[in-house]
Amino acid sequence: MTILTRGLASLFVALSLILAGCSDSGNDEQAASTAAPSAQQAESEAMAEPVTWRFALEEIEGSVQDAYAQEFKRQIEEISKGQISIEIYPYGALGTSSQLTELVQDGSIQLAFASPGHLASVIPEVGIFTLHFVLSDDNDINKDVLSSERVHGLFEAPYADQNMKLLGIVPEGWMVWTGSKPLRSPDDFREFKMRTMTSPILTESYKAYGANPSPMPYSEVYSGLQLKQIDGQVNPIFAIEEMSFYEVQEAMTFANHAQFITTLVSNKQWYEGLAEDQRQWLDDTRAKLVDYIYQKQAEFNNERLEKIKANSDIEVVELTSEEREVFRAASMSVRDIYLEDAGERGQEILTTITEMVKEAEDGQM
Ligand code: 6CS
Repeated sequence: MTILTRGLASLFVALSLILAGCSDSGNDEQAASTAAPSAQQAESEAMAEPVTWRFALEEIEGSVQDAYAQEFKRQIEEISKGQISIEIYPYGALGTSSQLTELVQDGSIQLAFASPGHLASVIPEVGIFTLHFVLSDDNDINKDVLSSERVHGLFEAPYADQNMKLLGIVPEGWMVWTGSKPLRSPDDFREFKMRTMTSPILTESYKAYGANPSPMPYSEVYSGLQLKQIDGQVNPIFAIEEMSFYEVQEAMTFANHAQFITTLVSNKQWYEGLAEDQRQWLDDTRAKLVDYIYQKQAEFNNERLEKIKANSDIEVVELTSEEREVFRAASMSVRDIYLEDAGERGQEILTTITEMVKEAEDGQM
C-alpha cells in the first residue's frame, strides 16, 4: 500500500468510526487508558461510566464470526448491566482483515477477529494454522486442544510483541476447495490459480501441490472467480454459501486438510488497563463462548451445505483416504518453511500441538 492510499484508508476508517457515533466519552476514556491503564481502572471502578467496545469482524452479517460477536454482545451487555455496550462492525465497514489488525494494534478499536491466513504476515507463529494435516480429523479434539491454556500460553508472547492480546482460537469448520473442476490430486492443481488469504506461508501450501497461488482480500474473491482471474478458492462451507462463491464454481472438493481457524484479539494495553470487573466479564464470556461457537459453526456448515446443494448443481467430491494421503505427503515440506519463519517459538508450537493432538487421539482408541 502506498503512503497515499494508506493515509486515505486511515482517514476513511476514522470517518467511519466518527459517523458511527463511536467517539463518545466512554471510548475516549478507553483510548486515553492505553497510555495510563491505572487511571482507567480507577475511573471505571469509581464512576462506572458507560463505555463502548468496538468489535470488528472479518466476515459479513450471518457468518460464524457474526454469531460469535452477537452472543458476546448479548452476554457482556447483560452481565455489565449496560455499563458496557458492544458496537459490532461487520466485514466491509472498516477495512480488510489486515487493516482490522492495524486498528486493534493502534487502539482505534478494542476487539477484532484476526485469522492466521492473514495474520501470519505479522505473527509468523500463527502460520501453524495455515499448515495442512496438523490438526485432528476429529474436530472435538481440535476444539479442546485449541481452547487449552497450554496452547494459549504458547501464543502469549508472539501476540504481545505485536501489541495484541490473544483471547480465543476459534475453529470455524473444515476448509473446502472450490474450483472450475474437482481437485483430486496434485496433478489437478498444476498451474491452477488458487486464491489464498494474504499471508505468504499459506501460498507455500498450495505451491507444494503444484498450484499457482494468488493471495487476495476476501472481498475480491467473488469477482476474481467470476472474471476467471482465479480458478478456485478455499474456505469453510458457510462462507462459500454466504459469499456466493458456489454460484461461480463447478466443483467443491472435501479433503479435510485443515480447519479454518480464526483468533479473537484485543489491543494489549487496553486489555491490561481494563477495570478488574470488566476484565473478568470478558474472560468469563470468552470461556463460555468456546462451546457455543463450536456448535454454531457445525450447525451453519451443515445447513449451508444443504442450501448449496438445493440451489445449484455444483459437483461435490469427497477425497478417498488414499487421495488424501497424497496431499498429506506433499504438504509435509511446508512445515520446514514455517519453522524457518517462526523459529524456536514456532518449533515449540508445532511440537506441542501435534503431540497434544496425538495424545488425545490415542486416548480415544
Ligand atoms: O478467506 C478469507 O479471507 C476469509 N474467510 C473467512 C471464512 N473468514 C475471514 C477470512 O478473511
